[in-house]
Amino acid sequence: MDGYNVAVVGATGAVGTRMIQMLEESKLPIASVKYLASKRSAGKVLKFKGADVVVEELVPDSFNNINLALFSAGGGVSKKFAPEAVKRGAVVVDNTSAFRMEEGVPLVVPEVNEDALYKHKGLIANPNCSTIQMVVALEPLREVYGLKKVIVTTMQAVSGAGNRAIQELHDETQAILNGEEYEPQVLPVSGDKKHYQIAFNPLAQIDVFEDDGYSHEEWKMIHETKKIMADQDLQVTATCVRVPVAVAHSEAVWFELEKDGADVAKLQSILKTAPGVVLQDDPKNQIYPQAVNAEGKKDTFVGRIRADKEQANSFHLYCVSDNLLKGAAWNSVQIAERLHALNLMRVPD
Ligand code: NAP
Ligand code: 3JM
Repeated sequence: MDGYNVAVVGATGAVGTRMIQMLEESKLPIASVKYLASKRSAGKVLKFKGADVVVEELVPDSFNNINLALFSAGGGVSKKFAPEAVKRGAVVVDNTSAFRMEEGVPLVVPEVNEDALYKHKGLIANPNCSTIQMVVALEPLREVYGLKKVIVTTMQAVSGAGNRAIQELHDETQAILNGEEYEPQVLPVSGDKKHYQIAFNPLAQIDVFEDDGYSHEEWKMIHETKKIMADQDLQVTATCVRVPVAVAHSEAVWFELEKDGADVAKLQSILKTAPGVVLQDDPKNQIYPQAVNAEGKKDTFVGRIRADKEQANSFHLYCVSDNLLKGAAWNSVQIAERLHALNLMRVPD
């Protein structure tokens, strides 16, 4: 085989355009690419390694002769079309929440649970962006000391809600600075009843609210973390906040370790060499992770590691990562690279 025939579903989107970029940079052998989107974007021309690629309307037969399909066009599109892709022999890496919690569907962050790939049945789920960077930062510490409890507060960039949300932040900020009126139409959740100002105004709502008062994003962080770490007893809770930042999520994470013996220096030393992590933790020299420095990078930046003053074996850290790269496009392409390396890029019989 010369390489894989790769389809990108949602190729025109905030995540899809980064998927294309990650595929361009990847060592994955690629024979051809196909860009799929809705009827609205059919005919639009995008690039792959300098060559023109015409965007096609997504239909079930789009997946004939495709080996790998990266999905990022919303949960509804994945529910309808991902099974069609698998049926036609394509391995699917799905960026939406459609199949993440399904039994038998691996939910994978390669630095944490690559082994889960061995059990795939054609579809692998990519976790939520805010979950991914947190587990990348915590897993190396968990491996040494065990992990009992996690309390996270997120500060999430608007690009997690797609291209229209990025546009809304820009237009609304400009309007307010110009002293003009602006009617929000996208954030906090495009399909919800009310829309609120995001410019200069953090919003404690990401995705819709559940009956228990948690937002669905918070629900995702709790349940996805337990599944990825294969520990249903792990105590996790989250508060998810949308902030007026275009790209890169920041998270304040409090965690309690199971074993005694950790201190800040030991945790720093573990994270210094951890895969996918860049330690930026030097408060005396004002070194700590920042969203503007994480944009465009594949790593998770970790700093501000402090011991809880009141509770044993408990610490704080602060982590930042590009939500569209490690949080979405890079994690998906990384999964594809690992499937290739492990000889798993096929739909099992
Ligand atoms: P976006 O910028 O709004 O882009 C949406 C993409 O989906 C566009 O390419 C759009 O094509 C396509 N699309 C929409 N409806 C479609 C349909 N009926 N058939 C085919 N294509 C359709 O959104 P985004 O930020 O890229 O996010 C896309 C999806 O990725 C999200 O809905 C979410 O499920 C997932 N996501 C996951 C993470 C994560 O944490 N892992 C993060 C962000 C997003 P057109 O150009 O034709 O409209
Ligand atoms: C991030 O189905 C949709 O409308 C997409 C909603 C969405 C999701 C999701 O649930 O797949 C927007 C942004 C995510 C995600 O990664 O969970």
